[in-house]
Amino acid sequence: MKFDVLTLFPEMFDTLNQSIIGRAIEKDLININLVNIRDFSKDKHKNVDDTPYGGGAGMVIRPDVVYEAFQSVKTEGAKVIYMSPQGKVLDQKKVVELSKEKHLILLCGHYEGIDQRVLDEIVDEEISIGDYVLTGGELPAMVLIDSVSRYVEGVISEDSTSEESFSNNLLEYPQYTRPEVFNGVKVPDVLISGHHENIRKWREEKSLEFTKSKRPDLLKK
Ligand code: 4H6
Repeated sequence: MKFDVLTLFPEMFDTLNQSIIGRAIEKDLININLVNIRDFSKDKHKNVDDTPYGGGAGMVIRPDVVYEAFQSVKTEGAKVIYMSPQGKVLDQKKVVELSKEKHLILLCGHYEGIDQRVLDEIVDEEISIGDYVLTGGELPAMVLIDSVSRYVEGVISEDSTSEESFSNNLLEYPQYTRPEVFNGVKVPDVLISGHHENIRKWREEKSLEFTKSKRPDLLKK
């Protein structure tokens, strides 16, 4: 799977070279190409933003530089996603859907956002990671890349994605490891019993109990 990220701050994405996503990049299961929007400025000072027409605070990113950056990476089947607080909120269903795409182009806004004309021209979907405001679309783009990459074949074991939270609208059951007694608290006996059917039932009950108490809204879905 190919991700092109159009951003003014490509260095922010260095953290993706760690852990599971870092390994997926090394194994060529995913490819993340960072495109610095500033490289497409024709201005001698490499300016990419300007004051908003109509007045108001802050700066707006110019449509022409974003368009040139987009032209440099676009392919026939690519889906262009604008990371924005005004988008549809990302959920696990959307994550799975996006993992079936071959090529995603993620557009990260900064300052007061991007000139509406280029958005209308190139954006297929507007996605938010939740109802709060951030300084830029870079963290949301990383959240999207991380969550989507987990569903790319070979990135993590299939067991891990099939049973997890949200796939069935239930939270995960609690996990335990050694030591068997920690601060005087013992691991639940059933998990040590070796009785697989009882373990399955116990975990199912815990999933339901956790969902009822922590996220009752999920049970209404
Ligand atoms: C596009 C338009 C995404 C991107 C405006 C981005 C939250 C999310 C941004 C802005 C984002 C999210 C710039 C508007 C800062 C507010 C970047 N914030 N903003 N929830 N910010 O996914 O001022």
